[in-house]
Amino acid sequence: MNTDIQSILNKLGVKESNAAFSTGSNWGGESNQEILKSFSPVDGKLIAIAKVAAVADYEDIIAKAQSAFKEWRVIPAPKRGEIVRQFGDALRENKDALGTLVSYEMGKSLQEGLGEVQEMIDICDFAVGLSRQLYGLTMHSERPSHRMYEQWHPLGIVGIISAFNFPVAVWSWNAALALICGNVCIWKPSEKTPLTAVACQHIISKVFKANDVAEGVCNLIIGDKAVGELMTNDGRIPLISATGSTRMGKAVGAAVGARLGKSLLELGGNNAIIISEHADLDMSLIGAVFGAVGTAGQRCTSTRRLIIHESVYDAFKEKLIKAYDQLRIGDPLDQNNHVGPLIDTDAVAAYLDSIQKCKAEGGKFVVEGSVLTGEHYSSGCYVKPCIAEVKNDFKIVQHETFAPILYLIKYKTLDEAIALQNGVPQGLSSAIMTLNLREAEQFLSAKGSDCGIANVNIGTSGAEIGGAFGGEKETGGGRESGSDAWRAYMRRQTNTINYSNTLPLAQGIKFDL
Ligand code: UN1
Repeated sequence: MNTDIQSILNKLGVKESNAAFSTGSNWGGESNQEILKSFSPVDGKLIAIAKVAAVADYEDIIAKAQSAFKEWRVIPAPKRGEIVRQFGDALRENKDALGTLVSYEMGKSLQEGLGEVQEMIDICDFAVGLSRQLYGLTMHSERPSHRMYEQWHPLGIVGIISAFNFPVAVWSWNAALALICGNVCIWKPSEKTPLTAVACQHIISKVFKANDVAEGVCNLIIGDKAVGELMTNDGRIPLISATGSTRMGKAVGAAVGARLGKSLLELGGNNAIIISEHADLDMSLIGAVFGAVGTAGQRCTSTRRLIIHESVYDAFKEKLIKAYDQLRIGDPLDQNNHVGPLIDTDAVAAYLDSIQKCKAEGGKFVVEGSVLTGEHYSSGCYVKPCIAEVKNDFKIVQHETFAPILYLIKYKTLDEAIALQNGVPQGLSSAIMTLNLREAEQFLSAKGSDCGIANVNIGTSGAEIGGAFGGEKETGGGRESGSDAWRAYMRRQTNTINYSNTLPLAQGIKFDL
């Protein structure tokens, strides 16, 4: 690793970090003692020491956010959009530096790190346009001289809990929309990637300062599970948007549900590509391999299962084995490499454990997995992407392992393939590779894929921000980023105005005094 991390941090304006940080103010959070260490999975080096927020810091941030909301909510939405536009421009200026930092702290390839920052830029552009399109419907009242319509108001504080695998983009999907809708945000990033979060906070802070926006519109809290629990149980945060494992999502959903708050959950996936007898196999290969090994299999949209028609099964398996043989694993900042490290050694242990479990259930590995050792792999986080032939109902196949383990399953009929694709607890992303229109349409129909995302001739990962992003079943049901996902960040109000000189009641009720 010869990237000069210090010069990148200088470029991003990151000098020191504290646990709690509001836009417009200096670093806060003096009361904390505990620290959090961020190690790069690329070379194992300690790259950041962040202080962990204490309850007093949390209360300070809540107070700042509550007071900022009073000002931010009355700024016209297009003016809020203008500030988000400037944030997008600041990201353009910092794309290389932030993308490199993402790659170094999280371990994804530089191309993917830059791609993640591009998603941030794109969602800002989307949000700017949306700031003039927060439309409500108007209805015809059943009463004479009455007007009825609905409008959308901001909720207040939006709590954003994000995961390590998209350490900056997922925050921005939530923040850009929440901000133009008139909300303020409190962001708790993953404990594994605090440095990229601090860098983002610096970038957005400068934009807010330049626009004289009230302190505390965007807030960052570095903390562990305890901070997450403070947020999920806090009635002062009407919406919690959480990305992460299904286990975490169940805890968040239960806590927020118990106080009748709103939650937007984007949780685990167990995504499959159906490779039909009518597939273009060369194209399918690219989709399958990128989906399975991209981000070292650590996207919630990663391809975990290939459901392959029996007539092309052997041929496609051979293609896969050859392609895996050519994969270059190593420093993700070196653009010659395809696959970087897993996030940490716990993830490596989970990878090994899943391989063991798969073998114990009868899985047959056609490309073996292993942990790489030697000079270039000193962090201990580099693993070999592997492929196993399995049955869909293996316990391990039903489970999302955040690692590059690809399962192969054979099918005979499309109905069977769709049943296999849907036959897991998760429901995020899915795809079919086929040049047959009937097959494609059946896959997309009501009796087809049960996932939030269903693609034809595209892999399962790499969704564009313009579509609503999220999934069904144990994926949590939330939708983020494009389409009308903005509605989750607002409250709907139905307004009826009577401009007659009588007071007729609805439903024909007579009430004379
Ligand atoms: C995630 O892994 O949590 O569709 C998000 C994709 C990316 C986002 C993934 N645009 O693969």
